[in-house]
Amino acid sequence: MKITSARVIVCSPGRNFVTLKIETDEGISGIGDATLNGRELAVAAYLDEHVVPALIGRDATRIEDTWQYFYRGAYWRRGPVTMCAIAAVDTALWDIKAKAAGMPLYQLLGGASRDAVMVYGHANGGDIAETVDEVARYLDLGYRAVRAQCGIPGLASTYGVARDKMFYEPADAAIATENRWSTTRYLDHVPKLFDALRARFGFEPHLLHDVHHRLTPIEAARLGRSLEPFRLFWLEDPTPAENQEAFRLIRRHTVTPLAVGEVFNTIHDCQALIAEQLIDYIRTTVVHAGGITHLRRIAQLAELWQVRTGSHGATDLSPVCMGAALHFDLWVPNFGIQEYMRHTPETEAVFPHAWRFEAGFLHPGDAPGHGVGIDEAQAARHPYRPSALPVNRLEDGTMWNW
Ligand code: CS2
Ligand code: MG
Repeated sequence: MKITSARVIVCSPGRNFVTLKIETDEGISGIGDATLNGRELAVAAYLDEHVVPALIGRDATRIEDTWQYFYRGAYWRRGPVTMCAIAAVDTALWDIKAKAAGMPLYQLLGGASRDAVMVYGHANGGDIAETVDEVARYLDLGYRAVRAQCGIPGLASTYGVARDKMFYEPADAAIATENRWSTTRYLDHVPKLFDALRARFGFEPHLLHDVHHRLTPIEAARLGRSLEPFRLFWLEDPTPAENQEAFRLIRRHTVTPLAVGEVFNTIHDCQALIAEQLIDYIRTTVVHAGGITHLRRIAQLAELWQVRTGSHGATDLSPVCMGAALHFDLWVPNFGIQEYMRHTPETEAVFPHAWRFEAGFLHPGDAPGHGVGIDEAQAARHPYRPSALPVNRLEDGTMWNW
């Protein structure tokens, strides 16, 4: 089966997405997500200039060899742009192989290890009362797990709190908007949020929180310890993880479970975190960590150390990534949870998919392949729009982590 064409489709149905479509001489095509929020055209250019020309004529069935070719052959290895491009190729080839086999992708990976995929939704509010009500709404929708983010008194904005309660798109301007941050205010406020949530809902619902890289290790240790009475499912990205050793300090001080990895793009970014059991969930994704082929390697390393998967699933990961992720999630033995931030109806019109939500779980469906398509006519109606993620400064103006 030879690759006859590979096209990069950039569209913006409410937000930018980059999709790679690979076609073969047997009339079977596959698609992969290549979306990197705020850097979409960098990946599109990498694909167009450095990947697509080398794809034409390759054997579409040789997924592993193609992965190795674009990883080892890049010379300048790793990094979000390169690994996003490789991920798109890999996902499209797995889609093709499963379609050629006439089976849903999860069957090709090894079959279902569970009945369905538990997901978590995003509740957010301007203050504690509104956030508690939003969590109630997600529980009423059937979610068993809900992430809670709320406004911090005295701060004009903070991560995860949006005007829209169902859809959250942080890339809100062509040039990064500037946010201000106060760790002191944040550390004082978050325990009050989870105290109120447990008082209202008890300990049945799984509650999660995303720190979004904003604390130093000792501050993260303090927050983890202060949240222990509220038994979080996980505390996410407590501190920037370029320095994996930083998590040794956090781990020494708290038993609150830790989740990291949505910004990682290879196994090397998390090898120490996993092997030293410094985290409990690895958040790497199909689109940002080299596709199914590499994500499987990360999950299998994690399994050795009883670390479970908890893949990122924000709206800036396209429905193509979500579809492929659900097949992965249904198969992977050490599954933890899947993030599920809903896409808008205009996005879903561009990317018809087989998955369905039921009582807090998603199932990928049993269509051959990963079960997600792209309506190119719909896509063409939504041209690319420059958009950047915000930046964050401390109250004295010091650049900080957004
Ligand atoms: C967040 C993301 O969903 C999450 O856990 O960290 O929303 C993240 O901010 C965006 O994906 C960035 O584009
Ligand atoms: Mg996050």
